[in-house]
Amino acid sequence: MENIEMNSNAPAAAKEEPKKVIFSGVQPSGLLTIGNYLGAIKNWTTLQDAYDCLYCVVNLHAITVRQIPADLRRRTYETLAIYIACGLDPDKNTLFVQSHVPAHAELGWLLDCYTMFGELSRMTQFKDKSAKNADNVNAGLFTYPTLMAADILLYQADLVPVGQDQQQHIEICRDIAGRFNGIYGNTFKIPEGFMPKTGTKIMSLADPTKKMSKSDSNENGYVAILDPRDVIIRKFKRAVTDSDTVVRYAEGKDGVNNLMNIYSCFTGKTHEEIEREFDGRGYGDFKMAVGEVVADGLTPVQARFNELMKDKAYLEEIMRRGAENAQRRARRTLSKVYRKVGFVEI
Ligand code: ATP
Ligand code: LTN
Repeated sequence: MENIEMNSNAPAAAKEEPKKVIFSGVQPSGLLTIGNYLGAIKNWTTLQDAYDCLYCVVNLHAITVRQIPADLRRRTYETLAIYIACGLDPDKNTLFVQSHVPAHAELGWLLDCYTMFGELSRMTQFKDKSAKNADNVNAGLFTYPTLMAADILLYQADLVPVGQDQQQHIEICRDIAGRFNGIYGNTFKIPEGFMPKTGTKIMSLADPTKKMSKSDSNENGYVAILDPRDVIIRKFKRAVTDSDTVVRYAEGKDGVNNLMNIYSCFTGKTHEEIEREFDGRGYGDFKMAVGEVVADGLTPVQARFNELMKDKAYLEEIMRRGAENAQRRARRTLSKVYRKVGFVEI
């Protein structure tokens, strides 16, 4: 996959040319973590002026793992509120909820018929999640990448900003689109992954060889965007490191490397600057400092979030506006696809 490196001053789209389209989403399957923040949402905010961006709360994807209905409903509002609290402007971006746009499920089914069993079987997320949910290895979990391809292809997205773990899903999306275009002529734009320079893979604090994940059963593994200050500090204090004592970025020091990455994302400091800053100081000091910068960085996000959650009507208005806009755009692609495959239009 050709990945473009993002930087904070993303290039402005050339004059006269329509803006490039960006699509991405997060599942409302738990409390969003600093992994979601650094790997995805924080970077989305740097793109909102130069690109035509659609950001979705992907609740259809979330039910591939069993959810408690009341939690799913609440988290849908929360995820949207977090998007806005992190700095996504609802007037500049199309913010919407996946289940409000039926074309996602419709194109998802259609693309299932152009996706091979073998290629879905190779997806590492499917293998990981089926191992984790052995009692519920459902067909949706298996075809998850096809629905994700539908999300992206419906809007003819040029770029998809995601963390490293989604690279394989972008790849299969490109393969499916290419296959469909090969049979029916040019129908879908072939999208590209769009990875940030840093923060693409934040690891678990409890097991730094594993990705930090909001659905981790061990709460000490992740820091949620909404965790209170004392919880954030406590989780960093407990973070797994190693028996060495030097704050240094090196192979085999997964825990320390991860903390350095997090510290770097929140302060803008390089690894060398961090090594110098903590020269001669122990891990205790370092962990405390990481906890503090993360808590400080999240304070304004949490304040804005709390305000937004008090105003459900406002959030519903954003959902409605987003859904209308997304529906109109998605229908255009879906009609084209239906015509191409030979569905009768009435
Ligand atoms: P779940 O645990 O429910 O599978 P998740 O925490 O892995 O969820 P997703 O909703 O699957 O999060 O991912 C949303 C976005 O956040 C994706 O772009 C993904 O690449 C990014 N992301 C998730 N976890 C991390 C992480 N640990 N580091 C960097 N980016 C991440
Ligand atoms: N699969 C992604 C969430 C997701 C997504 C998308 C991301 C669903 N549809 C479309 C980008 C584009 C995940 O698990 N992180």
